[in-house]
Amino acid sequence: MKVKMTVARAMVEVLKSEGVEIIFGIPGAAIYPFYDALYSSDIKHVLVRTEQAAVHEASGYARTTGKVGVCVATSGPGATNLITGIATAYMDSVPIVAITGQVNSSLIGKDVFQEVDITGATAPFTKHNYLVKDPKKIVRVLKEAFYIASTGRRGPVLVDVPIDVQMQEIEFEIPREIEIPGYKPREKGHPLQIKRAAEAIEAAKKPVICSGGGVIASKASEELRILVERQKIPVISTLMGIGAISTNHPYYLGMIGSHGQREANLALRQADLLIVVGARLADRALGDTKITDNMKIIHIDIDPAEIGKNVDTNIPIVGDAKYVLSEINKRVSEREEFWAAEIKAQKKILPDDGKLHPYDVLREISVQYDGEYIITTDVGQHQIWAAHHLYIKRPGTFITSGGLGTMGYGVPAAIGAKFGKPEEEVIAITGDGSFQMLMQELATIKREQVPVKIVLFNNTRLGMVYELQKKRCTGRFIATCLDGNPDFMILAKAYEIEGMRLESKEKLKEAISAMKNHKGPFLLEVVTSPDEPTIP
Ligand SMILES: Cc1ncc(C[n+]2csc(CCOP(=O)(O)OP(=O)(O)O)c2C)c(N)n1
Repeated sequence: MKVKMTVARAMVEVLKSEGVEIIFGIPGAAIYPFYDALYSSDIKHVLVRTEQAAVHEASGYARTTGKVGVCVATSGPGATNLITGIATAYMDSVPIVAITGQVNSSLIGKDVFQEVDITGATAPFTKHNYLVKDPKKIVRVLKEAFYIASTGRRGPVLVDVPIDVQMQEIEFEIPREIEIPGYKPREKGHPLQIKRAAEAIEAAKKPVICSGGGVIASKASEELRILVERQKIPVISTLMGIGAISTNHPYYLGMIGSHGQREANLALRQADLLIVVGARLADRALGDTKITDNMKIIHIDIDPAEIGKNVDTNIPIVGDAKYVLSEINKRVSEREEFWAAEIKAQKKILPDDGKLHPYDVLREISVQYDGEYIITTDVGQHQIWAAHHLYIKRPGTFITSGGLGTMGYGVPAAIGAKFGKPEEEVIAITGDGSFQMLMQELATIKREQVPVKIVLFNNTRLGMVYELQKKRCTGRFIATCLDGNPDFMILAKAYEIEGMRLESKEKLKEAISAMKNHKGPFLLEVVTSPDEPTIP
């Protein structure tokens, strides 16, 4: 049945039909008709303090729920403020629909007030984007946007709607199914390649699996665990793949790469077969490990463009990780021995010198919560400490900006995650530099009473860069000292957020349990030495 309504109303109706329950954004003159239509809907709108936070919150929400995250901004500066968040979501394959208002369609291209070519600007890092000039197309475009964002290799899609288009009347009808000519994500891997892969696994003496974010996105953790246990294959992970298998699993060796764990990199160097699942193996993942000719590579990915991009592949398999791994599992037998036992046995014991180290804090959090949390992180040393030392028990509970390395991601992602999974404990791990990039979101936490926990490692430095300068620039430190940081406890108080400063090991247990037992939002500031290394 067709009903007459404005484009703005139709946009809200499509969102409802897609099951959207929450939107993050900031209004403005070029998007007010859409906001007006939102007024009488049940969709919750979270007013953020900068548009970048809106995308990151949508991203945290999407990554915890598996649904598409939605954010909205006005034209011009509102739209450009979304850019970093959109690129962040693109690099980490997070399904987002970003809606932006645009100036009047007759004025496009004339540099009028608050005009920017946002579709042009975001083209390289959106999965797809649209400028909707024909009001009749809005319904189809928005439906397509959700479909493209959430299928195949997921990612952000932007829909830019001029204000005059939002106000026009259309005959509204929701299309039932979406058919996009030329867009057919291939879910099933080629049977012959799957057979070859299974044979190569059986024949390998030292196989290694590298799990990436694709394992988590395709919910393939159980299939991964079965393969790993049946063939006793050590698992190494990219930053995005952490949690694909429990970090306490006997065959898990840790994260690889330039900021990875020794055991994981050792296993990679010794392997004769590398099975890459849902990872792109970019420079930081490989570090200085050279892939040699005598190492065979099986690469499984939903995105054909990833296979062979960074490493040459012997057995490429384009398909969904869950499907492909379960097919491989049908074809492999039990293996007797875990070849990497010796490597695992060499795991470094961290020193206890009585001082408070970041790993003590992260380990105490792991113990007291027993891995029952969702972790989000920012970017810097604290991100790597979290990746190495936190117990990540379940897939999808370690949320970090892996691809773009966007500082400021952690706190908004935690807010989005908490909206997505209110029953879970959500903890953001951040640094004093990263936190200050988007700390205005404390206002969103206060206004919406979002009970997230924030663990802030305060080393008065842009620690990761400071460490680099120490190593590479013979101590010529420039622009990495954060003297003049605010008093974070007073800051928390200003937002009526409970806080505690932790400075010594004696208070460690007490501080973590105070954070855990507090019902509302909580800021735990951990005073950290600037000379604490990323990898102890
Ligand atoms: C938006 C952005 N700007 C700059 C950088 C470069 N960068 C990477 S880590 C880092 C320092 C992070 O400092 P902090 O958040 O305090 O964490 P720490 O390393 O001290 O744990 C910087 C500046 C970045 N990743 N993102």
